[in-house]
Amino acid sequence: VVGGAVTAVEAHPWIASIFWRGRFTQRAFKCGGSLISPCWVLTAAHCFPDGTQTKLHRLSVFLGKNAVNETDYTREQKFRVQELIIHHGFDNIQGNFNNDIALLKIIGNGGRCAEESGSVRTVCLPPAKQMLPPGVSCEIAGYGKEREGIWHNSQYLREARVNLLSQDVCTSNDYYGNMVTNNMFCAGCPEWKIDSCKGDSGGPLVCEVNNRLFLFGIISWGEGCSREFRPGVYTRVTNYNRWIAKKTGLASIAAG
Ligand code: 4AZ
Repeated sequence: VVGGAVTAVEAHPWIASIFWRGRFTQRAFKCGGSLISPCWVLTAAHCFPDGTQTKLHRLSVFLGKNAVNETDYTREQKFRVQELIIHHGFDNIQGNFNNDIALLKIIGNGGRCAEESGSVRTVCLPPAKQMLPPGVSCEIAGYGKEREGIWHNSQYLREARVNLLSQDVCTSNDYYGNMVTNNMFCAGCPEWKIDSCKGDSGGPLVCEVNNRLFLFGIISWGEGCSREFRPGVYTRVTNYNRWIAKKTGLASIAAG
């Protein structure tokens, strides 16, 4: 997150951190995610470059994590991945991560899923096709880079507020043109000082509706971070209610 502030996981209790371990390498932070039900984390498809060939035993998921390289047993919950479901329409042929959405079924010791606490909680999905008007302020959170070009991620969870942009503006020639599809939306800030960045992908963009927070976006891509006319691009979660309901068997999600 560029231009944000350090936050506590209790303010974003649905945030998940996804780690990947190579054959000969240590566990490394890979992506963010969001807990949408006790056993399911929603994230970005591009977090798994090996696609359906991804070795599940190399993945681990943490909830309730404030610091990437520290373990806090009083609030963290750790999981293995039982299932990885990547959207069949995910493609990067045009370099724009269309349908950048994936589901992880998590499983902890003793077959348990996530247990609600002050640091761990599910986020609501908005009703299918619900649209918010441009200008609405939403919140992003992640462990990603604080500036484009630095090599390290943030050690601590950070948050920031960005405003939704209209689809017309974001698909105009000054912005991303036809790289941004209807499965995506853009969010940024007027001075281009606040943005998501590398390492935040997969994580949440949440917006408040009637005093409740809903997961409207998955941090997906952008040309660099905090560049002029290059806002962050987010997967439009409300296009996928049916897909999520079908894959998870969570009927309540179809209606939102
Ligand atoms: C990335 O590579 C990434 N500025 C995420 C978000 C943005 C750019 C890149 C948006 O994970």
